[in-house]
Amino acid sequence: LKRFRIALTLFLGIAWPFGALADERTGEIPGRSTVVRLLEYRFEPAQITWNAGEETELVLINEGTVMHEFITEALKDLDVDVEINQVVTETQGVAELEIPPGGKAVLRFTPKESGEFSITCRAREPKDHFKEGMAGRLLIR
Ligand SMILES: [Cu+2]
Repeated sequence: LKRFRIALTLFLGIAWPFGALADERTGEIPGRSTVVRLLEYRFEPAQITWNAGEETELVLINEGTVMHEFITEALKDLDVDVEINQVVTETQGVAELEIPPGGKAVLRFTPKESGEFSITCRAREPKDHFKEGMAGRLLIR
């Protein structure tokens, strides 16, 4: 696969049709997959645990009515495949994803080092999501 580097933040604004989510809205995908729903104003679940060295898939679904963000330091030094609308981009380091209502992104990567990280949403419309409690914790063990 072709590799390329994105030095800072991979910023993705996605226009995603609501209908495309039909099969993904319920339940966990079996295996090493974590589904995180973004809502006003929380992540569900807000606590995520991954294993260092294990191939991991993260599915982010915005089930809210406004734009949400997924911001973390946990992925910034990793090779990450980002799949949006069936297009896969292989990149190094993901710091922030911006996902519109009804939008979905799938990230695949292998965590390397253990640590504890925050996840936050810094969107401010219609109010400050972080202040409303839109934050969580990501543990890599
Ligand atoms: Cu938000």
